[in-house]
Amino acid sequence: MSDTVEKSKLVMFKDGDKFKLAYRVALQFIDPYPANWQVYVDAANGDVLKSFNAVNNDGPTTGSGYGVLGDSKTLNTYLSAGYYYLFDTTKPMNGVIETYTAQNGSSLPGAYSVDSNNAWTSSSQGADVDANYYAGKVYDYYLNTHGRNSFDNAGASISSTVHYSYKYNNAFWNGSQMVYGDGDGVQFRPLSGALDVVAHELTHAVTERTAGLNYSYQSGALNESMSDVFGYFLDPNDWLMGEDVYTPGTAGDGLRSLSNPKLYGQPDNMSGYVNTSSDNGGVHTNSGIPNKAAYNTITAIGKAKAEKIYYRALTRYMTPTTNFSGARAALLSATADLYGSTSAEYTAVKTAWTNVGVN
Ligand SMILES: [Ca+2]
Ligand SMILES: [Ca+2]
Ligand SMILES: [Ca+2]
Ligand SMILES: [Zn+2]
Repeated sequence: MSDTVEKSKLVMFKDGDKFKLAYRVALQFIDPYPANWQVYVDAANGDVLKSFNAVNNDGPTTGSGYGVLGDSKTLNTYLSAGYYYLFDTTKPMNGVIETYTAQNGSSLPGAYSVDSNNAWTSSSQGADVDANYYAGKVYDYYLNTHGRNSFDNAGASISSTVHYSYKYNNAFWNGSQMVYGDGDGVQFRPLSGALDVVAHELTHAVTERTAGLNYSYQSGALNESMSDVFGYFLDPNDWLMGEDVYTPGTAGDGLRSLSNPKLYGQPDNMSGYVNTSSDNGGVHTNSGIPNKAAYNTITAIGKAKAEKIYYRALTRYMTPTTNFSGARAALLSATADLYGSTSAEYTAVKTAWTNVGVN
C-alpha cells in the first residue's frame, strides 16, 4: 500500500431518491493494476454506499436504450462520477442536449436522468430516452436543412424534462425548455415518444425567437400551424400529428390531420373559421386552415421546396401580428425569393391558400 494515494472529502451522495452526507474516498494506485477507486462511505454509519474504479473514463460516451415504443436506440451519453447522463455533447453547439426527470412532480427542470450502466432499458426510461434522442433529431434537422444552430441560432442547450406531473396528457415549451407528461395511458403514452410532438414543441421555440407570432387568434393559430407543419417536415411519413403517442388503444388516429383537418374537428377553410375566445381564440382549432394550406402546398411542390419556403417565411417575413392573409403574403415573398414570382412554385403557394379561402 506504500504507493497508494488516499484522499477523502465530505460530499452529498445521491442514493436512489435521497441525498446522504458521505465521505468520498479516492484510492489511487498503479500496482497490481491501475486504479482510481472512488468509494462513498455513509457519514452517519460508515456503510459503503458505492464504490467503483474510475480510471479517467469520465466524459462523452455511447449507450443504448429503448424508446417509448420499445424501439432500440443508440444514445450519446456522458459518464461522470460513476453515473451516466442523457447529455449529448456531440453537436456543434455551445450547449448540450440534456434531459431531466420531474419524477412525477412539477418542479422544473427536476433532476438529471441518470443510469448506472448506460443501458437505458427499463420501461420508465423510454420517455427519457426519446426526449433526448428526438431533441437531437430536431436539432440536426434545423442545422442540416436550414443552417440554424438550435432554436436561438446561437447553439443554445436544448433541455427537456420528462415524467412531468402525474398522468399528464400534454407537452409544452415553457419559454426555456421542453416539458413532457407521461400521459394517462389511455389518451396518451409518454409524449416524448413522438418525433412530431417533439418537433412541434421545439418549433414553438424557433417561432418565439423569429416571427414571434402572438399566441392568440389568427397569429396564434399560425403559431400552432407552424409547429404542426414542421412536425410534418420532421416526420413526413403521414399527415397526422402525434399518432405515435395518441390513444395507444386505437390504431391509425392522431391529434390533428394536415390532409383532413375536419377529421379532428378543425376547419379546413375560412368558411369554417371558429370565432371563439377560448383556447386563446381557437389557436388549436383554426390552425386547421393554414395546416390545410400547407398540405396543399407540400402535395403540389414537394416537401424539399416547401420546407425551404416555410422556414424563410417564418424567419424573415412573419411578425408577431401576422394573420392568415399575411401568412399567404409572407410565404409568397419567400417563394419569390427562392423560385421567382413567375414560377410554378409561386402559383402553387397562391392556389394552396386560395383553396382554403385565404386571399
Ligand atoms: Ca440501466
Ligand atoms: Ca406524424
Ligand atoms: Ca392511437
Ligand atoms: Zn403547440
